[in-house]
Amino acid sequence: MVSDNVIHELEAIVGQENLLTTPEERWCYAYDATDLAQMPDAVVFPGSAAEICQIVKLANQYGFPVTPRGAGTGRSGGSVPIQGGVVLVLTRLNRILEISKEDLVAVVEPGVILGRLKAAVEAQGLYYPPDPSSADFCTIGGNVAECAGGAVAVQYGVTRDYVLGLTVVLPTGELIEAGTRTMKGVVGYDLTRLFLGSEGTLGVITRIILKLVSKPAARQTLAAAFADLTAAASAVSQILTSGLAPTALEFMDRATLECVRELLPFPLPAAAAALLLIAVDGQPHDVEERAGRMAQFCGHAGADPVIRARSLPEAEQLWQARKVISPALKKVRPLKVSEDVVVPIGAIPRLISALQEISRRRGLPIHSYGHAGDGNIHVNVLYDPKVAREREAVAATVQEILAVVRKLRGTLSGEHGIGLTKAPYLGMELSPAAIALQRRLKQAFDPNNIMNPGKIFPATGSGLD
Ligand code: LAC
Ligand code: ZN
Repeated sequence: MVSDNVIHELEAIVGQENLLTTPEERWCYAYDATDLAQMPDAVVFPGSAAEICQIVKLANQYGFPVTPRGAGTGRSGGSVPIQGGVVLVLTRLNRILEISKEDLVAVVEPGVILGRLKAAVEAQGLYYPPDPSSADFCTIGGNVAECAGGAVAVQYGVTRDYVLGLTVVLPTGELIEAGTRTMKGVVGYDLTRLFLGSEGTLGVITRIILKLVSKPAARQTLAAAFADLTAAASAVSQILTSGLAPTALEFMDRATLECVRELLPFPLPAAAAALLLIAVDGQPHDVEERAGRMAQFCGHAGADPVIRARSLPEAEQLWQARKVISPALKKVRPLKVSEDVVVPIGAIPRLISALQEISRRRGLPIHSYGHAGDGNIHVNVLYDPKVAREREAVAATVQEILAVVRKLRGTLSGEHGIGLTKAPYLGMELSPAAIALQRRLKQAFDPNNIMNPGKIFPATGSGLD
């Protein structure tokens, strides 16, 4: 697909040292955090927006796909170059251009590692809240392209709530600016929001203007163990309707807990069937009181024990255990389909009991954990690909789960995007007219379909589109 001629032209744009062509090197950029992979024909590391414009123009001229990529931590196959072509890695664009305490704004390039950005902002007494589990290695550009969420979204919202403006190389090669460097702005259509979560299909983000907030004065973390999942779900609902405004309200089921138990800073009873992890931000005296009342709610709902983190390292250890859940589930089965469905918060208990029933009936382990505070539950269907019965049961199980979610008036994806893994199911949520409009938008941006093709929209003829 990518001729020698194109390789030479790419080399002339980025330089030999920023171009990978051997199979061994290209393979490193074939996959993301799903189990999907596809070998690209070439990998480039552009050093500027101008170089990206040139590469994209070349793609239109020769008709090869371009797949933008940050750190490859995505969970729906968004950066897997499914049709081959060129993977465009944005990690060289990694400057923090500005952190303005006066304006509460940061201007950054897409390849900045989120954890580095958060630390730089916090060093100035400010806070950039979104905190997906991959914060230590994902890039801010990937966060914007996928509209990443994370645990503190309950209080602070998701990536989209912090992006004021973007600079983007369009799929046709022009560089545009969308949005503003101000807190408000309604000039023209809201293109910034359109790019948020567009999964690299509408352009390459080259600069991001972020809104910052003040760093919370204090944070309390507590953990509550429950003997059954329903009691935990009822505590979640009481806390959310109590007006106590949790910052994070995470849960994990028994099997999930087993995978990370030894990473927790304190022992838990063997009978624990669910764990809630709660964070509360605010002024020191205020967080004390709110955390205390939340602990009481948990106790009344049957939690035993309810433990408050006594120190920052202990709280850190708790959150670290939470962050490594996804890889830790490999202890149960080598592979998993990892969903990120969202249901209305009142429907969480019904979702949980439906999952337990589906798991029993279909004979597949289904483990759930995640952002109970906003109804965003990571439902993991685990299987061993070597066991035919398990392998063959996966697709129907996933589809049944998504159907339950839709019935509960939920959504297929809260933070990981559609990418490849959920594309066949798009029609379970969007009407044919809505999908047709979105396809027309894609076409208006990318008439030659060179920008991350094959994502979001179901392949025609899949039966579900
Ligand atoms: C998490 C990722 C899987 O919440 O979204 O851990
Ligand atoms: Zn998550």
